[in-house]
Amino acid sequence: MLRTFQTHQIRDQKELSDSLWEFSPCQGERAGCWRKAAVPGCWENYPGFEAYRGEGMFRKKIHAGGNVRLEFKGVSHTAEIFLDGKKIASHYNAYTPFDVVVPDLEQGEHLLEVKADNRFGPESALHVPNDYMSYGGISRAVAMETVPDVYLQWVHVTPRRSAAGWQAEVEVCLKNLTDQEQTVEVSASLAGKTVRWKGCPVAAAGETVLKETACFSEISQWSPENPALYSVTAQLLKNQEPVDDLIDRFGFREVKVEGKRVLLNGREILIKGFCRHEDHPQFGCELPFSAMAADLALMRDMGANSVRTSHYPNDEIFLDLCDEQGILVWEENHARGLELAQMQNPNFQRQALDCIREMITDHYNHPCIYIWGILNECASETEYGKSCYAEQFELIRSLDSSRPRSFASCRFKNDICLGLPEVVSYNIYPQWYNDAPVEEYLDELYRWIQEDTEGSGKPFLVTEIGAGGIYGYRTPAKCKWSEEYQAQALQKQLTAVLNYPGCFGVYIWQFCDVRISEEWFYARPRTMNNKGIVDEYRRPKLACEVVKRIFSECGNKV
Ligand code: ADA
Repeated sequence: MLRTFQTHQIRDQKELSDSLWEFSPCQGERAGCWRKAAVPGCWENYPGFEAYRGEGMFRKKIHAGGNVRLEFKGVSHTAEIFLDGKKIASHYNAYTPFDVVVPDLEQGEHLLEVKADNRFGPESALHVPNDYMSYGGISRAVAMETVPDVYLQWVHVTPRRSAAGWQAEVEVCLKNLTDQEQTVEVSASLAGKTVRWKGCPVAAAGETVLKETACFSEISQWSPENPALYSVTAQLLKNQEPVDDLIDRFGFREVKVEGKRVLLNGREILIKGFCRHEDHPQFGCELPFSAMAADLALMRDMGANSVRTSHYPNDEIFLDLCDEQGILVWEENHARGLELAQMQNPNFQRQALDCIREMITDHYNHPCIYIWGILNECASETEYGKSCYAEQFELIRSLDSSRPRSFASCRFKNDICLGLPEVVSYNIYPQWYNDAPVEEYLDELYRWIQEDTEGSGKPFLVTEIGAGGIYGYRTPAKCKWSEEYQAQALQKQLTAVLNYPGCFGVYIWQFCDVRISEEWFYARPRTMNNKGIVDEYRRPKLACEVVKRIFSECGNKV
């Protein structure tokens, strides 16, 4: 499944996933032994490959011809793509999409091969042994399309709200595959209006972005209570006939920071959210549609109105579901807990910037995304770290000026980056990693931010609180790792944070228990992160009822 709705009516598009490919590992005794394997999928789910770290080759015969565009929504974590034995693309990072166009391919049968690599090493600055699992495989959908010589690459819609009503800025990106300048005609239809561009030159082998603003009167605003979605259909015309199209969805909604408040369509928001990894014992990081929908249903049932896609951009199908159900999303680029030395890896900044670029270009239109995050718990207490944060925030601003930005800090009073984003966010663990009373802990931090930092006067959000609880471990001693302890800690943490006047919400760490890299075994019983409110099979722990009660009791500003 590519998306929850159809993205083309004219362009010929075929899904190559949701089918069996052939797979063989590239290392070890089984190299060259081909077996059938479901794509998308993680090889950790194939018998005998549960802990395989290495390269794996996937292959499939395709029937294609013309300008063939292949889009990979996610290959974990490093990909090399071959067509008829010739390398045509490579990409790093499991969690962002990439595409390649093979111009003028001879019509007929061709061999498509995808080599995935999930090994750790210096080339990989973001996928490192960590408190979540870096799986291997083609972990998200694959599409094959035929495109004309000049084709539509993306369409972005930016809704803007003013006293006079709603406007939307429409941008359409065109790509020219030929080595001659081409002149084209383009239209974009949205919410009953059509914008047209005539005689637009697109440079030889280049790209052009067209921009126009339209005004709207009778529209429905997107909000959590009324997640009204609109389609935008871009068309490329030749002799007035459409030869290519791109359909996406957007919502009329505005996110604004005003003093210490974050406003959605002028109304203050209160975040009651979960951090969620894409992880499931049966599927690895490749959750099928029904499993994603079930996760959202569980979170909503507990009273949540928001999800943080910790710690990477998510499968777009999940964002589609959030758009449709009015769930607010904090989406972030890929990084967790990288110390200064790891940020100094010569590949780090480029890989993190690429991740931002791909995330925003692809997910721009989702109304559910109300904020962009970067670099969870990285070295924001260092000058070098600060320069990386600054450059990444600047890139976000250049790609999207409509959403606020933030990062989740754990550097307590040593953070020097709070002046950079619009929203100040902290991961705090009183009652787990320390025994301080939650309110005192929060108060000390909040006062320091207000009195001594450039974060003063900005909205403040708790991006993680939580405690470990092993499913089924119950004891009257209520000791750490028991379900009782976890429930009690959550009760104290949520009550204090949600009643703290300076704070506009909380994300619980975390929705479900997840598998981790084995290197982290010493700090994580079962080689799992056990801070889920439900376990890895989504069975509720005692904390579930606590979360549900507190989330439903606390004000429903949004
Ligand atoms: C950090 C981190 C999470 C997770 C959590 C924990 O705050 O951001 O990814 O590792 O700690 O479980 O300790």
